[in-house]
Amino acid sequence: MKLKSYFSGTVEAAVQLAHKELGEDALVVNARRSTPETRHLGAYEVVFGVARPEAVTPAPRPDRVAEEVAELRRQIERMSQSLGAVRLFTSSGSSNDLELYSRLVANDLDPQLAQLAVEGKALAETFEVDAILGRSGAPRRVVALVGPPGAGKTTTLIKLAARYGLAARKPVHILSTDVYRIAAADQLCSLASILGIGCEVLDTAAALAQALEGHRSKDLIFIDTPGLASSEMEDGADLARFLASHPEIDTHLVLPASMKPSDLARTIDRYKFFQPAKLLFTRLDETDRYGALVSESARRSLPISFLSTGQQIPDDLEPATQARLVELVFGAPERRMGTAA
Ligand SMILES: Nc1nc2c(ncn2[C@@H]2O[C@H](COP(=O)(O)OP(=O)(O)OP(=O)(O)O)[C@@H](O)[C@H]2O)c(=O)[nH]1
Ligand SMILES: [Mg+2]
Repeated sequence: MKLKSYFSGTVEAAVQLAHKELGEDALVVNARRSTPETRHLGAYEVVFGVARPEAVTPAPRPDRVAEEVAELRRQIERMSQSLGAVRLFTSSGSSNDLELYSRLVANDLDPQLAQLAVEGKALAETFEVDAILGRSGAPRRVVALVGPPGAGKTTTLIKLAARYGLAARKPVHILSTDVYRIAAADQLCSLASILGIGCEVLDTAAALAQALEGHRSKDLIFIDTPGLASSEMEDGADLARFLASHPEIDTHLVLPASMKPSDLARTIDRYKFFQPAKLLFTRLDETDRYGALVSESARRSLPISFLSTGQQIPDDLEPATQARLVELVFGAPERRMGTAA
């Protein structure tokens, strides 16, 4: 708070003057008779306080406001769909339907998908999986992993390189663009060298382009990227442009399955400008609700590529299949309904 003194013949006159100069928000903090030294300035000294501009809560950024509005809309839609479905299943008198619907929604499945599943539509028809590395028709496989900090990009990348490069005896190479934390890239490259995989750290999109050109002969190239928090998305703009403008690059958005559904949706929105081709989920071992994985894949029309189920390299990784995901969403296998025929 900023303080300012006004001297005047009356307190009222000081208030009028202060409101004119400081605005109507100025508050009287203190009022007293002037001391002998200041009496020539006026009979009263009135001290006003005004909030400093920086003390005012900053206005939310427009993109943040748009995100929040979108999230509110999603929540309202979800709530009204849930209410509609509950009314429908209650009036149809089928407690089994209502029980199944409630379980699917409790497992974070989108209410609309839950309703379709209860009505007999195969959940597997609502989303896709694609566990083939690389873009179809591209001369070689170049795979980039992007996603929020700590999602499991680097760990998953090593798992993929070990399984689809080393084990399959394919020439594989790793390019790391994670120069934010040098130690992280160094760690990745030393692990790669233990495994006998080539690895380079690159600090610009131009250097990445050059490295991709230089490794034309490699059948399989993995690009690791830094985890960008929501306040750091600008820092990734060049890299995002580069990945999005190279159709040969197969970009997987790596997301923890343990994220709250609303955070998952927001994070996918945030990473839109990387134009990911697939969603890759990690930390399946840290949650027991898998509905949001399928819901987001269906809603965005983005196939799910791989599922990471723990920290073990390279074992805790599986190619996504519809059957596995449907089973996870339905929970108990005996209640497995709606799987593809
Ligand atoms: N429980 C569990 N832990 C995982 C899984 N995948 C990765 N982790 C752990 O999560 C931590 C972060 O993994 P990283 O691979 O470094 O994540 P990152 O996305 O590269 O992180 P940044 O580069 O910092 O953005 C490590 O301790 C991993 O062992 C998983 O599927 N399950
Ligand atoms: Mg990393």
